[in-house]
Amino acid sequence: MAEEMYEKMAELVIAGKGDELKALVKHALEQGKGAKEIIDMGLLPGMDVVGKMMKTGEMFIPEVLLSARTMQGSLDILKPLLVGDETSSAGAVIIGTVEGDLHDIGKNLVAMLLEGAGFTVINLGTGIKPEAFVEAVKEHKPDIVGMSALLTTTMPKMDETIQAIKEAGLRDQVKVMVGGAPVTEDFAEKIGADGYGANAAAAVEKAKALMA
Ligand code: B1M
Repeated sequence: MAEEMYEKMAELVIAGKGDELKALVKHALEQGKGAKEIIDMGLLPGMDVVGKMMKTGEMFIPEVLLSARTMQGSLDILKPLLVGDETSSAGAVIIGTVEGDLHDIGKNLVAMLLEGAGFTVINLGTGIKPEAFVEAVKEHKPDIVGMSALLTTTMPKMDETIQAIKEAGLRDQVKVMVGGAPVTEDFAEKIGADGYGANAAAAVEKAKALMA
């Protein structure tokens, strides 16, 4: 039963059992399940529970980290299946998690789906300072700058980064897109971003719209 298999995947994310999860993900693929379905039905629900248990103090940082690594390990298996084979780029995106923030699972998922949709993605990593975003814009001349933040305390860095891009005289050369669990459409508007994505699929739709 697919439902039981996905429940088991979520349990393995929570328990941080990477090898077992990888085996089950491979089994699901052999059964013809799609990569997106596996992520949406198996992996993300597990990470949702991890977030709740972290909040209530039922899970501690080392365990959360193990769950994160477990999920990333399986995302690495699924990545080639999410990435399309378009020959011409839909546009270039630089993406990073803002300064002070090291959460990267969601940002990497957005990057993977953007690649899957034909974008050229330059993934800067985590803890990216405003000036490093500016340097990357100068170097790579992307169409879109994507920022991710998972902490309410690091959200203001998105605003600072937009200001830094403005001060460097580059704001009219790029579109700016933001996202991450605490980020909202309202916040995106308030800081003058051009787009917001509530999840990875919405982020891809927004990126396409920004290129139109
Ligand atoms: Co952290 N953490 N964490 N954590 N962590 C949260 C975010 C938290 C909500 C947990 C909680 O209390 N319930 C809480 C934040 C509270 C707040 O600010 N309001 C929190 C905290 C407090 C912390 C620490 C401060 C804990 C501590 O040290 N005391 C610390 C901070 C470290 C730092 O960054 N400086 C910390 C550390 C960690 C770990 C290292 C252990 C680990 C991260 C490992 C890693 O990423 N490599 C971790 C994890 C795993 C989480 C939770 C459990 C899961 C995050 C995740 O990966 N979700 C998280 C709880 C939660 O969010 N429910 C939590 C799955 C991922 C696919 O979703 O990232 O939301 P998400 O991405 C989505 C969308 O948001 C969107 O698309 C993605 C895919 O659908 N999206 C974009 C993301 N970026 C986008 C960009 C876009 C568009 C859409 O455009 C560019």
